[in-house]
Amino acid sequence: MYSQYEFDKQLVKVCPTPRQLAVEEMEFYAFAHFTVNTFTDKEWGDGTEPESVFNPTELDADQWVDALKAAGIKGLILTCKHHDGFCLWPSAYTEHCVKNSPFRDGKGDVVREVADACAKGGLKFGVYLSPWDRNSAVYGQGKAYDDYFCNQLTELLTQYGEIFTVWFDGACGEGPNGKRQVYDFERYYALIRKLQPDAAIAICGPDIRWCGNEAGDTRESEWSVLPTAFMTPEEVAANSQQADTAEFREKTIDCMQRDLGSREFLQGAKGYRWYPSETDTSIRPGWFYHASEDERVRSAETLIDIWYRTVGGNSTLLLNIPPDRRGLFHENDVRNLREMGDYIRKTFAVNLAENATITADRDDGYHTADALKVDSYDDYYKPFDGENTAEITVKLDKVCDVTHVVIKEHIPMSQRVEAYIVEALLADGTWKEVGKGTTIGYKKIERFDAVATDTVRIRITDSRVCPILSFIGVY
Ligand code: FUL
Repeated sequence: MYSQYEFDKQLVKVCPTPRQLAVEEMEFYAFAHFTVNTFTDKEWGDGTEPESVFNPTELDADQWVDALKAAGIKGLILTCKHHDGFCLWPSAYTEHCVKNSPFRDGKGDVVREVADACAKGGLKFGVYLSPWDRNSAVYGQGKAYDDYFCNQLTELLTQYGEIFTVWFDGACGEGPNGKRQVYDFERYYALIRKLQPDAAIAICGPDIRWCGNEAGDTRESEWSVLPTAFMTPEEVAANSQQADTAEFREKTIDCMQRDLGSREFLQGAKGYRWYPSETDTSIRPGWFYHASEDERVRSAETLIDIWYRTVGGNSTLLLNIPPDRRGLFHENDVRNLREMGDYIRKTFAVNLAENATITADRDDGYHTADALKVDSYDDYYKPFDGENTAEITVKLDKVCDVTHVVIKEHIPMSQRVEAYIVEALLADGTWKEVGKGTTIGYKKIERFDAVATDTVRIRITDSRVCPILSFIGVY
């Protein structure tokens, strides 16, 4: 039987790969759901849509990129092929694609335009390629379809520059001949590793995990060290086969476990892996554009709340903004994205901790609390192994109205903190608790009503082996 300390030591050996770390450091990136559905007003096409329906007459990917950057978004994942099988690039392997559409007289390539606009605007670019294909005649025929799918993956991963993520949906319904395909995921993964070794494979893949719902719901304790047994591709597929209705989205909140990584939950696991959470949700009720939803775009306030709980709660945020029939982001979406970005930029413009004195009640003699001023993984704060509590004090140069504290763990050395409390010193000499929680992970944001203080204290009250932090910000 392991002691608690020995057990914790096993857990903190589990750390992110560079490709996982790269995605986590992006924090906030976007989806663009765009295909024939945009023109047929559907969420799922059935694969029989004529190519002629796809006709965005004012497509301007630079407009998308500008709107995304205004929100503070760092990358974009395009639905290059959704379940209907229509390809947004001129694939050599199917006629069901842009080359037979009126878009740019059949000479257009949406993937190219979006990838180029991202490169120009400094956004990373990722691809969504649906394994479920309701158009392909070879779907359901085993290797024949896997060959087709791998040929398409090869086109996307060799012709459009660097790809930061390949996003695999688990949906596995019937194809045009009524058959289902058993996806050869291992083969797809191997091909991605070969062609784009730095790309993270998300959702039905080993690098990034689905948070468990599409509503923007988050867990109080979001862990990145999980049992290896969790969420096989089959389990994900089982969850995604259901109709994508509002009721389904609500239900998925319950159908996925709330606790995926506490010490209790990990007892008895055969092995562990780093498997960080990504929260995918849409700015509108649907994933695709519907004019009827123009007045139902999530407000900046709602988006900011989701951002706080995801980016400030150890999950990345993947926000979908569906282009409209013109091939533009709708004005309402653009407005709310800008308001969201303006708020975040303003709120976190000045880090009061930069000119503060940061001290800790203990350190290991090498990794002092000074390191916490710089937001980078180059340096970190750490006490000795076995010291699983710590008290860090941020003494500001004057009394300020403080509303936010940001804490980041040094996740290259795993996720360790189990419990913490944030306090502010009041004028009467007493400490006021302004925040408390369990996990921290890559980033935790505590927000609270303004408190006038010149000293903020972070008490780590439980941690695996010892807490290792990379940054503290006070705003
Ligand atoms: C789901 C799909 O069925 C939806 O259409 C959407 O693409 C979403 C991101 O994943 O499983």
